[in-house]
This record gives sequence, C-alpha cells and structure tokens, in this order.
Amino acid sequence: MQSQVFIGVGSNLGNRQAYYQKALDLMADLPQTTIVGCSSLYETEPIGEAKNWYVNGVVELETALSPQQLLGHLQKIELALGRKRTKKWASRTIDLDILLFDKQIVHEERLQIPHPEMHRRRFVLLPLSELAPQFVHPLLGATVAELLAGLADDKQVLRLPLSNG
Ligand code: A4P
Ligand code: MG
Repeated sequence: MQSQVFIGVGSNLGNRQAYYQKALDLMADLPQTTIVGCSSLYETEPIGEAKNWYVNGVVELETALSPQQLLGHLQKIELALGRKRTKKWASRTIDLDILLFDKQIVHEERLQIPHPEMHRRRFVLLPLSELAPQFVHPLLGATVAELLAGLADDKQVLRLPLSNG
C-alpha cells in the first residue's frame, strides 16, 4: 500500500541549495518510494539559536515503506551529506523531517508524526501549502491553508526565484 508523505527539507550550512538538491536526488533513489511533488525553495530566518539563514522547502513522496523505515533511510541521507549531530538545533548541511504520513499519528521516542512543530512554522506551512493546502492535520483538524492563515510566526520566509525547476 502506498502512503502519501510530506518531508520538510532544510539546510543552513555550506552551499545550501546544492545540499538541498543532493537530498532530493538521494530521496529519488529510495526503495519503494517516488517523489511526486516539490515546493519552491525559500530563504528563511532561523528559529532558535542558529545565526545562518536556512533554505527550506517541502517534498511530497509516495512510499510503501513504514514511517520507521523511512526515518532510517532519511537519517542515512543526512549522514551521507555530512550532517554532524552535535547539539539540538545546531546548524546543519541537511535536515529531513517527516511532517505528515497519511493521516497517521505516531508517538514514539524517536519518531513523532505529525512533526510536533510543523503547525507553528511558516517555513513549513508556506511550502506545504503549495503542495497540499487542503490536507487536514490529523491532530488539529485544520487544513494546511487554515493553519497558515492563523499563524503567529513572524519570522521572514522569502521565496527564492526559479527554485523548483
Ligand atoms: N524525530 C522525531 N520525530 C521525527 C520526525 N517526524 N521526523 C527524531 C524526523 N525525525 C524525527 O532530530 C532529532 C531526533 O528527532 C531524531 O533522532 C529523530 O529520531 P535531529 O534532526 O537529529 O535534530 P534537530 O533537527 O536538531 O532537532 P529537531 O527537534 O528535529 O529540530 P527541528 O524541528 O528539525 O528544528 N529555522 C528555520 N528557519 N528553518 C529550519 O529548518 N530547523 C530547526 C530544527 C530549527 N530552526 C529552523 C529550522
Ligand atoms: Mg530534524
């Protein structure tokens, strides 16, 4: 059975767009998985301690993997792209977060779906709204478009030109 999945992609170290593209290439090669959509890229003011601005976007996958299997594959891609796990929210070459996995709710120590911060973040909801504005958040019962309209996050999120070609 195929699941519809949205991945939040972020980079704030080195050649951010090159890392972003590499992550897309590696996700395209995952077993039992197809990329079915890519948002525009955005340059985004950091939330948290990091000083470097991020490049963020969202990718839509169809996969027959389980959420746990997909997480394992995404973490291997992060390592392959030179991600060092230092402290929480440290700058990183690439960060791949599972935002939504069908309507599933997962509450495990190493995996929480929906991503617990996604509904508070403009850098997630804006690119996600390009792909799935009517997707209903399974815990909050609101669509992505509604969550975006009601957002308090005032951090800057700037669309990069010609970024999803
Ligand atoms: N984990 C749990 N749920 C998930 C999930 N749904 N997807 C666990 C992926 N991983 C999940 O993640 C720590 C652990 O979270 C993993 O081992 C996994 O088992 P991590 O990627 O090692 O650490 P992190 O990214 O530093 O922490 P965290 O809590 O994932 O932070 P976020 O939410 O990723 O936030 N500002 C801007 N503008 N743009 C950004 O992209 N990102 C962050 C990091 C902060 N500020 C930002 C951005
Ligand atoms: Mg993360």
